[in-house]
Amino acid sequence: MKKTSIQTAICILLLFPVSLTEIHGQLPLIQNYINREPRTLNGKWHYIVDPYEIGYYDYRYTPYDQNPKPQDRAYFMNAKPKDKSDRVEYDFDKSPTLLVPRDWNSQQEKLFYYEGTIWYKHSFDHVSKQPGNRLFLYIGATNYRADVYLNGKKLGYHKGGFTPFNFEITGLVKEKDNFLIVKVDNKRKAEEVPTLNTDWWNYGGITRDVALIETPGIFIIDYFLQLRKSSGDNISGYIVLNGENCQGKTVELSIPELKIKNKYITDKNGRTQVDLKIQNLRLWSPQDPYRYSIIITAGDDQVADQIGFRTIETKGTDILLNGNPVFLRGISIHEENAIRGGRAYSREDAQMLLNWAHDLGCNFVRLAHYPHNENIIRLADEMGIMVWEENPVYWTIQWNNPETFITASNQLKEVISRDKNRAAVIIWSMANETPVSPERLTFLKNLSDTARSMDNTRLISAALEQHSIQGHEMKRTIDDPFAGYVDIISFNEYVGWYDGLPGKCSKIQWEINYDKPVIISELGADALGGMHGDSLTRWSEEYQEYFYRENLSMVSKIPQLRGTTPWILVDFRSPRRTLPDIQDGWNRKGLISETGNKKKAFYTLREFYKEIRTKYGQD
Ligand code: GCB
Repeated sequence: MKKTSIQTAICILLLFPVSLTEIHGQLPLIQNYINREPRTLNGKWHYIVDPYEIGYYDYRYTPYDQNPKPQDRAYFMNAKPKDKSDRVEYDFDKSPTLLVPRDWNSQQEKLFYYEGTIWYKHSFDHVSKQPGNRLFLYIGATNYRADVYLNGKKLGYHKGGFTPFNFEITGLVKEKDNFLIVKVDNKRKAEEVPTLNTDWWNYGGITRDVALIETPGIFIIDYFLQLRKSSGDNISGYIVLNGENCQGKTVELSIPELKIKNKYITDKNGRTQVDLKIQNLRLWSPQDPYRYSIIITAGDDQVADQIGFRTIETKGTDILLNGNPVFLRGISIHEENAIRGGRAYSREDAQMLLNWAHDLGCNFVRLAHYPHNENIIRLADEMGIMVWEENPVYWTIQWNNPETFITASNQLKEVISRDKNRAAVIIWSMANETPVSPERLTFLKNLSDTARSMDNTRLISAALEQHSIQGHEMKRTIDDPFAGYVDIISFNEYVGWYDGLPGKCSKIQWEINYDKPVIISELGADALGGMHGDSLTRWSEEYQEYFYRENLSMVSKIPQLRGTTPWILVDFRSPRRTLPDIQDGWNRKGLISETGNKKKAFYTLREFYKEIRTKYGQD
């Protein structure tokens, strides 16, 4: 059979999963950069707004960085006039500053709606801790495409607004006056992931931390330590070194509390398998989010981490956490601090969001619709809140475009790579509300194969759509071949909001013919905080409350129901939502308003979760 171009591209990708990122000039991701004494480059960076990209293209529209001798006109050269007659038409040092990390839209009123290129510049000095050490630049996230230049030399580029990337910069850094220039472009494009159309704000900028990481010549670039699937006592995984001649090196894994100090020898790829049998492990759970201190040592390099161990699996229609059935009392969250305005990025932002989720009675959060920052994942790990992470394959992307697949699978690989040691993460979600077609099935199937090949310890899902059974408007089902490939059937439904009035819920019957657990990944209705009316007045808190009562009672009748993540914790900005005096650019489906006030439905859901706790005997 003749292979389509996408099938061929996918085969290549599955065969060479790591080499992909090298196309962009990057290394595989450095695991746990936070615990490597990173030197932060956060702070004020000078910026130039460049809607025509004149700092990138010459007047024939050829990128300057494709020229071996780029002209001074290229912004990444950070040129200064050489004498009084010299003409240089930009000056970073006289340009204003933006904070990094943070989106640009919420920092400057004139950038609120801006979609396009902004150039960032940051200068730094650097004295190496020790001769022979290596140096890396780590960038937590930039939305959407970043082209990165150091001292006038291109390091590479990265696409995808929500995942980290790093470049080796050993030998490129001077002791004084280095200039790092990042061109960030958040233009939406049909072939990208996500694509042109979303229901959230397209915040641009360097939205997460930027840091330098110094390591010895050979260092621990990656490790994966979790319980083997279905085993409560078998820690398994791998440790990988990077550097010249990594074969035959000794790696020590120590877990002091368990009196473990094991030595391993690396293979020709600098890699070693880990396989430990341990009796009476204290397992991570929402009731006891216990994490063990672990220390990995290889030659002069050492990295410490805190890792929780737990199992997550399905059995028939049950989700089992450490072998016990669990109901996922969840809520969906966007990565936004509505009160301050802008993308959430800090530990404080994460604290605000997760404290609200905790107050709601949640043991689970769906971090929609893209990978959120590492602070919230680490805090969830500490607080004992289970996490659904999501790839930004949203609505209608170009299923037939091999480049689009590469972009989607890169983002998935990057988030799995970053968070694979966090016990809190229990579900990798492939996509949200994507229309059924053969091309889309191939695409999603290949994404889920990628996820499983990197990490078989977690569950795979996707937020699917529900349908009426033909000729029976009130009978609803999941009619989607991808449901056959996931571990959990999750779907979004808006009966009572986009689909009739809340009273319709009592008439709906669900026929879900899979022997798998079900999560309602979205249900929700808009309410303007503080607006009151009767339960049929659109936009009122009473309508939203009524909607929740009717919906929760309806979905409770689905026999396989094992979790809910209603839409959504807090009102969030969306350019699709224009109704004056009600929406004003906000999606109002939050249970909490953009000013932090809890709406009536917050308490309805909290009551429901209280009942679930009693029913499941959960704390
Ligand atoms: C959905 C989408 C979500 C939207 C939501 C809404 O189905 O998954 O991104 O924001 O509906 O409010 O319409």
